[in-house]
Amino acid sequence: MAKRSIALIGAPVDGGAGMSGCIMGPAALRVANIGGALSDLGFAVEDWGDVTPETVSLSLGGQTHHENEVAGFARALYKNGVDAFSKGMLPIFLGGDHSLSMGTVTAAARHAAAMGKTLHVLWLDAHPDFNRPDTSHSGNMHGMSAAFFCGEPGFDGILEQPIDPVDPRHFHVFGVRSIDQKEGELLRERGVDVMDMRHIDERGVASLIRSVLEAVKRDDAMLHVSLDVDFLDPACAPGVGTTVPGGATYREAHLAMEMICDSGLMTSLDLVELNPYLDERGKSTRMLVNLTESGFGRRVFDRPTTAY
Ligand code: 4U7
Ligand code: MN
Ligand code: MN
Ligand code: MN
Repeated sequence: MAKRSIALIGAPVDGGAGMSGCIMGPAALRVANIGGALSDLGFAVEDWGDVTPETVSLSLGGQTHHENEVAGFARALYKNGVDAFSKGMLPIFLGGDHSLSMGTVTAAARHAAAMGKTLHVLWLDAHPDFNRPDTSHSGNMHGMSAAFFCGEPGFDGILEQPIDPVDPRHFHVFGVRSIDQKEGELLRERGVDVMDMRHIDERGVASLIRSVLEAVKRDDAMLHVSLDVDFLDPACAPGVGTTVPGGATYREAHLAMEMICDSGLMTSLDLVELNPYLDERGKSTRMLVNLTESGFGRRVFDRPTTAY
């Protein structure tokens, strides 16, 4: 099978986060040579640069912060994403805070719908990001992106067009260890597939990731992977504003990416929440680049693997 060409799409948004610094994420990932790493693995890589946010004037009410910046980036990312998919490319979105998934996941869902397919989303994160403007305590939109693309109310006007909502049962949250109360109730009501850290401790990364990949395969669906730096334990990735103890270890995270790669099912990827200002000598940036390499074929030693 020919390798899909990769489009690197920069999204220096940080108004969705409570703390600034994610604006430097795309630059740090380029300094760490993410494009060269993917070329070395045999991919044709195009760097599309950073998107230009659109000018938006809207108010979501409540205490939601920076909705115009977030919506401006979401609209630009949606268009760039749809463009990349229609060219047959695999977009990797370089964040930027996690609000950017409002544009990237809706673009993937639009392309899936146009192809008569569904979309599954694998959310590697300490948080499910399933707050709505009316449930969020912080008002920070990086904690709301999944609620938006799953079609929850309260987000009118973020995109210009109606979205193709992701079925919450196809939203797989992996690695969570911080859920707000109302957010948790909503996850349960909607039937989101929540795999918290305790679940991972008991069942292991391999069996849980395999079950997600099998569901994607069964549905002949597209798969968007969204990797938040805080999925990782702060010991291996301190460069993020919302560290939570007890995260995925170095090997657990790599195993997940290696299995995703072997499945051949991933059709788009977000790398989000990297805050280089908080990092230690490039550690978290390098970790994200290394995980991306594992997601695109870097191996310790080649061996026959599980077929999907
Ligand atoms: B991230 C939080 F209250 N739930 O809504 C909120 F704990 O993209 C955190 O996953 C959101 O880093 C974290 O503000 C957003 C909080
Ligand atoms: Mn997140
Ligand atoms: Mn998070
Ligand atoms: Mn299904």
